[in-house]
Amino acid sequence: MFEYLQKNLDKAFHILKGNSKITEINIAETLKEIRIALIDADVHHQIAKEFVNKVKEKYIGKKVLSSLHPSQLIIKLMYDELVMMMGKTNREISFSQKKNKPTIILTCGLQGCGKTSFSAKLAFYLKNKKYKNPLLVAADTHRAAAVDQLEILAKKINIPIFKERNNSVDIVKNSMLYSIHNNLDVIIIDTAGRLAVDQIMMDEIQKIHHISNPDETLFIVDSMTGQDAINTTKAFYKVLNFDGIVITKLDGDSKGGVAITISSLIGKPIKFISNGEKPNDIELFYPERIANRILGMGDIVSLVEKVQEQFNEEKTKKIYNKISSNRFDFEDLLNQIQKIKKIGNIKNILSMLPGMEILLNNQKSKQNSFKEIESMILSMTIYERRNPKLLFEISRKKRIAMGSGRNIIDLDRFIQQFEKINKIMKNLNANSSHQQIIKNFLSKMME
Ligand SMILES: Nc1nc2c(ncn2[C@@H]2O[C@H](COP(=O)(O)OP(=O)(O)OP(=O)(O)O)[C@@H](O)[C@H]2O)c(=O)[nH]1
Ligand SMILES: [Mg+2]
Repeated sequence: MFEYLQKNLDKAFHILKGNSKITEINIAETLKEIRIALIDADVHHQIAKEFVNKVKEKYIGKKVLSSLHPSQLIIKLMYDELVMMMGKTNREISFSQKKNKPTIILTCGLQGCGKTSFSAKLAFYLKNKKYKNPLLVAADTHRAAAVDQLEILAKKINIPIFKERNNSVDIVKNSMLYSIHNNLDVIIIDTAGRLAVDQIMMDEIQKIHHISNPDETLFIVDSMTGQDAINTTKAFYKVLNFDGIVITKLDGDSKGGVAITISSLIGKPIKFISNGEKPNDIELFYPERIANRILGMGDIVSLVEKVQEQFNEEKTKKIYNKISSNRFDFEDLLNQIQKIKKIGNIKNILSMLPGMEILLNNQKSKQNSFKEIESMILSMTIYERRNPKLLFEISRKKRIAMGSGRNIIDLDRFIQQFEKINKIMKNLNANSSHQQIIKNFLSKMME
């Protein structure tokens, strides 16, 4: 799913990743590549243009304040825009709130878009995940084999089916009575496909809609049909006010553009996506998860969010002021370690802070080494933490080592490490602004 777009976007980000010196020119080049990648993935060119413009505006607004690497910032901004465009959050299916009235779900869409398969998948999903008792209703009377197809699928997943020789409107009417008599609480109506939005078929679906008064009308769209899918959805929406969209065949060669843009263009949420032919190839649509998949960099997005949370500009400035005036102490180190621990075990995370990797040299387990150091600092008095020089006194060392369950050798090694870190940070600080230092270290994560 979305591999095609993912690959092209990755190429676009590479322009920035490879450049230690980021210029306005390579930012512009990256944004252009992003636009091309979106258009290539079936996103309408006007939407792709607007999308990139929004990212660019926000980038310009944020870059001065940000201590992030430009490619990380752009990925994060793109992520936010994608989520927004895809409808922000997942919209649950609406169930009937009335007692003794089953939930009615009506499917509609063009021929071959995947209505029948989706009806079965949805029944399977509702039975297993929502503990419902669904009934599949065979209301496609136009295609000879349609009823058989639904019956075969229903049998496989052990779901009852309602079928009869009748017109589709009466079938639906009768299925409603049947469900009440048989204690079935969800009715999923599989309707006939249409080649295009033609009058006869539209009349029929409107009648079914009227008679069944569905809790949920879902328009099914084949993602492989690209821009056409958007046009037919628009045309269909003029005739039938559906509640949500289902995107199918996202497993094939689909480029994914439909899934990204349809919701904002039609003003209706995507509720499910389908990515295969098996009964459980169905997923609730979560814009955030899809954006993560598209960018292929879920880790970076959450990392950037966490880094922004833990290392905001003001706090970082404070710590660098302390370093430059020789006032970086054990308490500051403890603070930094605790922040890193909050961010988690992400590769190269340590390189965000100058000199921190020294703490980990010759240590078997990163987490343990942090724990050891933390316990040694926590065994110091606040006064000692703020005045590292006091730790030359042997009586203090003995007390701290004992309090932390370590020995004097461990403590001496840690004090040496601390001095080394301090030196490295001071050297870095002498040659560059604190902004630059953080940017450099953050950029290491992208390597
Ligand atoms: N790979 C893949 N195939 C799918 C998916 N959904 C449906 N199909 C296949 O697409 C074909 C058409 O699916 P149907 O469910 O019969 O479509 P329909 O909308 O009911 O078709 P009509 O009733 O003729 O309008 C079938 O061969 C399905 O197996 C999907 O998500 N991925
Ligand atoms: Mg069908």
